[in-house]
Formats: sequence, C-alpha cells, structure tokens
Amino acid sequence: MALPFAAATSQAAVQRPRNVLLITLDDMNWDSLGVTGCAIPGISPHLDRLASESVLFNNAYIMTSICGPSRNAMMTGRFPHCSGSMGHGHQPPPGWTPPAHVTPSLSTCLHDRGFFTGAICKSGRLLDATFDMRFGEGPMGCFFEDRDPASFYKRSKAVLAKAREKNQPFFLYANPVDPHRPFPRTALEKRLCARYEKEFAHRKPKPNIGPPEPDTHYAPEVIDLPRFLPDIPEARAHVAPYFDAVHRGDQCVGAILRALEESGQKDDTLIIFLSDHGMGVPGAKWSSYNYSLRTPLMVRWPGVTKAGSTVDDSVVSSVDILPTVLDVLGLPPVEGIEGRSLVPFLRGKTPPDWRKSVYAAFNYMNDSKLDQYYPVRVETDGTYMYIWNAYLAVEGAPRVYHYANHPLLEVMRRHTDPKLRRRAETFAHRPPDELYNIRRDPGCWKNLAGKAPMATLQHALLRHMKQTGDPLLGLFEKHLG
Ligand SMILES: [Ca+2]
Repeated sequence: MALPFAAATSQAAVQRPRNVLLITLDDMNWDSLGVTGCAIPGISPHLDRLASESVLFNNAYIMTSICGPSRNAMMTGRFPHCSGSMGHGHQPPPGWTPPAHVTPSLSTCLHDRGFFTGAICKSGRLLDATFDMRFGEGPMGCFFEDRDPASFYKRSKAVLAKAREKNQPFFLYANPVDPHRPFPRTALEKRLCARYEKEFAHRKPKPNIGPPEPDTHYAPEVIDLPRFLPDIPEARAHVAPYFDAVHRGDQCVGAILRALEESGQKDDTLIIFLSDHGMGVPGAKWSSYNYSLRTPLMVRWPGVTKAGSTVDDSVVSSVDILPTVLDVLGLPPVEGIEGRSLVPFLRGKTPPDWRKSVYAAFNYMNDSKLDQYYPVRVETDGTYMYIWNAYLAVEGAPRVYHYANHPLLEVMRRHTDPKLRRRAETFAHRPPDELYNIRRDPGCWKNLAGKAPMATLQHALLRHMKQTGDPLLGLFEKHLG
C-alpha cells in the first residue's frame, strides 16, 4: 500500500500535466486584446478569459518579425542564426555557415517521448517538424477553414480523439491564420480570393475559398489605433478591419479551448498562447520595433500558475517556450540552446540570475536573396529598445527599407504635418542606431540614440552575438569602433 501512495503524493506535488496545447494567432500586436489594453469593448473574450486563468507575461518578445523564422525560434528554442531559420527562403541562406549543432524541435522532442502530435495550420515552414496529424492552410489564409471557428473546433477534436484512441498524451500546435492579411472585406481579400478561385478551380475536391464573414464590423472611429501609426483617417481606415480579424481569431481560439474542455482534459493540459509577431503593416511586421516584437504570452499550468497573475518586469522570449514545456513535463532538457525555462516564473518566483535584456533579430524577407536581406539586431530590457540597422553596413544589401512604398507611408509622405513626413522618411531611410523608451513611447516615435542606456544595451547585444556566433558580429564590432 505504501508505495502507490508515495508515488501518488509525489505526482500530486509536481502536478505535471499530461498534454500540451500551444496556440498562436498570426501577425497580432501584443496590445490588441482586452487584457493587454485594447479599448474596443469585447474584442477578445476568449483570450481575456484564458489570461484570467494564466500567468500573463507583459514583457515577452518574439525573435524575428516574420512567420517562418519566428515560429522556428519558438519551436526550437534557438536564435534564428543558430537554428538556421532566418527567412522564408532556403535554410540556411547562401553565404551563411550552417549551424554546427542541430537540436531537435519541440514537436520532435514530444513525439519521441510518446506524444501524439498534431498541427493545425502554419506548420509548413517548420524545421524538423514531426506531426502525426497535420492540417495545412491555403495561401495567405484564404481558405475558409483557416479562419473559421467551427473548423478549428472540429480539427482540434480530431487530434484529441486520435490521441485518446491511441492512448497517448497529445501535443497540439493550433494556429488560426487571423489576423494575418488580407484583412476582412478589403479589396486585397477580394483580389486574392478571386485569384485563388482560378488557381484552385481544378483541384479535387475544390477548396472552399474565402474566409467566413466576421461577426463584427468595427468603424474606423471606434478602433484602438496602434500607437506606431499616426492618428489620421487613412490609418484608421486601413487598420479597422484588422480588428474584425482579431475578434474572429479570438473566436477560433475559443473554439480550440472548447474542444479541449469537452475532452475533459483542460486541467491536465499545459496551455501556452502567443502571437508570432506584430500586425502586417510597415512599422510592425517585417521591422524590429516594439510593435514588431512584443507578444502577449500567457501560460496556464493547472494547479501551479496563479490565475490572473502577471510577470511585468522580467524580459522573456519566444525561445523560452521549448525549455519551459520540457521542464513542466519533467522531460530532459535540450542542451546548447539559447532559451531558458520559465518554470520559476510559473511558480511565482523570479530567478536571481535571470537575463536583464533579450536579443531579437531580423534577417531575410521572403527568400534568401541579397535584395531581400535587411539584417537588424535588437536588444531590449523592457524599458529601452536598442536597434542596430545592420543592413546599412552590408555591401549589396538594400538601402531603402522594405515596404517604404506602402500606401500608408505614401499618405504620410504627402501629409501637411512635417512630423508625419519625417516619420515616412525615417521609415525608408533609417539611421544606423535607434533607441526608444518603449514604456513611455511604445510606438517608437522619438529616437533617443546616443542617450545613456544605449551603451548598456549595445554591450548586452555584443555579448549575445559573441556567445551565439552571430554572423554579423564582425560588422557590429566595427560599428562600435
Ligand atoms: Ca505571422
């Protein structure tokens, strides 16, 4: 009798969940949820509820503001140049030394430990992906299922049912494509859907093209304008439909969580939520500013995390996800990675030796060619964000930043307000160094380069680059002089 009792007690003491559910939304700003400060009433009831049951990290950053490499950072626990996933193109890009030490991804770690692994959307560019059940998505999230709550419910159910049938714990990576562009009811959405109607006309069965009509239709006047954008009618009109997509994405998350609840396993499942980077508007996605990198990370570890608590000061990173999951489950860590386990925070403690700042990077846009190469390095301590526009020092790389011709920037360029004209100009032609007080100036308007915190962050960045063999180390040393 004594032995099983002891085993049961120790089981209860560590309270390890059996399953893992990792949910992302695609291209969503950290402050687009009610719980993170969005002023639109009822924008995100399901994620607000999840946050009320979780620890919310208010100082969490993703590694790079484009899908493929950002998701690889979270799934491998590695900086982009360490995993080799730096852009959407071939990995690693030509001219770069492939990483010497290849480590397994989260899906492989869990699969190899007997988990039934499932992915819904956004797994196509993952390195070392090992999924037993995989649902893909249409181009630009233009298939109905990519943004349909009922489809997420059905597909989550399918993964959970299969795991149960096989008597395996599950790892589900579930990724609604909202609020990725095209935003609902826009000309871009209509144009893309018309194009895919033609392209997929002969596929059997023919996919259901065109996202579902959102339940909301927010007027430009009622939205909570992201603070990196100027408050002009054109900006409000451009981003209003984004919030309809946020709301629909939240409904998809609600549907995934409902499938979990109905399986009776919610309190036996570690739930992690985050966005892979900021919205698809220049100044957020494809850049390395606060709106590009900050993410609303929440973690629900039943019986351990204090419901509705927050971690406000310590800076954490998407590379911390893999080590956290393995630590929570009591599985052996992956050695030689950049991420660190967040388990002490989940237990309500701050490790005394926790990092003071995090690294982030941008490398390639859509492929690995030199004309798509915009290397940028970032270090932030959660108060100040230092940005080194490394591409300016790379021979042959573009000098004008990507999307400098975006319609919103064209409007700003022609605006009567000189501040907006300067903003558009700085976006296109960036200075080598940028420094922002992201607490006071979350939209990164006032460049404080040269002020005291810059040297501290430059040193921290240099250390990160040295420790991880960043290929731009030599250029950065030269830049620092
Ligand atoms: Ca994305």
